Amino acid sequence: MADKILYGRSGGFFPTFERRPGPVKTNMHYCPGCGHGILHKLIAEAIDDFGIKDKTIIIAPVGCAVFSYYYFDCFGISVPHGRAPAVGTGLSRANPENIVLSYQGDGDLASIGFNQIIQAANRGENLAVFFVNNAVYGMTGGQMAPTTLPGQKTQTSPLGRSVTNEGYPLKVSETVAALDAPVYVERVALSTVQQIRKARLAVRKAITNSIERRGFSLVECLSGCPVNMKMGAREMNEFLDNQMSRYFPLGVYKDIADSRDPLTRPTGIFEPAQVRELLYPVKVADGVSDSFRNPSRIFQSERRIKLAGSGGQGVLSLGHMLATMGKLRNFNVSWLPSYGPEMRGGTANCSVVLSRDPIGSPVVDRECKLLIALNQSSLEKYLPTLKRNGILLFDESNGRCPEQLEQQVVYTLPASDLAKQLGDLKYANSVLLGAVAVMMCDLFLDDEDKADFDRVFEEAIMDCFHEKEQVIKANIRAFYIGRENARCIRNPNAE
Ligand SMILES: Cc1ncc(C[n+]2csc(CCOP(=O)(O)OP(=O)(O)O)c2C)c(N)n1
Ligand code: SF4
Repeated sequence: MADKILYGRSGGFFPTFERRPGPVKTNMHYCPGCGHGILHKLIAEAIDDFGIKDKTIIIAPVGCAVFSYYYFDCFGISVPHGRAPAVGTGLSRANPENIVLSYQGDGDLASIGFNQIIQAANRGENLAVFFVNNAVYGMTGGQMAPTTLPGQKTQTSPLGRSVTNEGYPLKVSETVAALDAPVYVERVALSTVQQIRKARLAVRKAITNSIERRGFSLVECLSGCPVNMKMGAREMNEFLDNQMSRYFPLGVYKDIADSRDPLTRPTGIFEPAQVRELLYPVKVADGVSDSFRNPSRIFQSERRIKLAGSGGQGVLSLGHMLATMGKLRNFNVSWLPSYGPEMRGGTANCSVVLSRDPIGSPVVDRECKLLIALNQSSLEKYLPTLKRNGILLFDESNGRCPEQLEQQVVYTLPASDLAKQLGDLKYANSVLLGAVAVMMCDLFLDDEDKADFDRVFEEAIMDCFHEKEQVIKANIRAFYIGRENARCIRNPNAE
């Protein structure tokens, strides 16, 4: 099959390209003479011949081939620029039956995604990578790529690439072949019929390796971008065969697939109960059944919470505790901590979202329903994010109630001072959770949910610190001290 030239549409393509917008449904969007069309055909033929349509996933790159899913009659997924190796890793590890083809340009693979490809190659992921090296960024108009030849003129190197200034073209095949894990690396050219026939064999070899789970294969395809290089077909082929192939010699750089046993790696775990067991092996509290729903009306809509303070005040743990409490009561939860310079004395913050529905965004930067501020600068910084009818809870040991609040409900307590009295500032977060309990019981919780708040707090504390009995005891104490000391200092609804 591989040594026969086939004319016409390959069975690995859709009969017509219905996903393509506009009236033209029978030909591809690539420019005439572009290497992408040729490589697509070689891959489509292999998929069809090997009968693997129903388990092949092609990862389309950012670049001219981003629309490859218009054409291939198999699964397709588009990913952010250069990230195909990471997504491919997930796809292939989650289900070893998947045949994952990572299709990437030189801007995609050798520039923004270079570290990704090297790490995936070095881990020996079971991927067949097709690397289209056309020496320019095609889609964006022909800028210089990592593989642009020395002296080659592009949009961003109008005087020609200077190796003194821009360095030498990256030799991807040579670099990947130098790693221990990859099993097959070959460089081919999509130029003359003879070269394309060699490319076809290379494509099949890489896909076969994937089917047999031999590990990481890379086929680098020197390819034409005649439009950006302003060349006709013949000139383009001469460029590929005489100039590109001279700098990037064609041939097999590595082929040790036969000596490698099929990869066996532990597959992912998808059962929520099993995941939970692995994450929290010691389950002290019994929790509630999976079908449990808090009846109070407040839980009918999404709760978006912002917590902010200084590094070291336990802000992130406070958010984590709240998220854990939500998780233990069958909410979807997200906890998004913000690390970085804030941790060195400025504002440390995190966002927590609790919802019965899937959570769209874990970022809480506006329309916040509850703001918990542990110091004055956090209070001032995040107050503008609080909803008009939102609730502010602040630590009055470190802050003053802002005057401009009109619509919002305000609760306060000297959390840091109380924590210090308990022996450690780090208990301030549990003290504040006690205040959250007071606020929730005052304003929102009905009947059984009122008592359940304390119960779920204790369960969460045990969940988070399951082996540290003293820490659990101290935090539970801090919680109830917070409960006793929190007070509402503004409630416009009650006035
Ligand atoms: C994160 C990000 N950065 C930049 C871009 C803009 N961009 C789109 S395509 C492209 C380069 C594509 O070049 P290449 O990978 O060589 O593919 P080709 O178009 O030549 O096939 C760039 C930089 C983007 N879409 N996303
Ligand atoms: S711009 Fe270049 S890479 Fe993109 S489709 Fe046209 S010829 Fe192909």
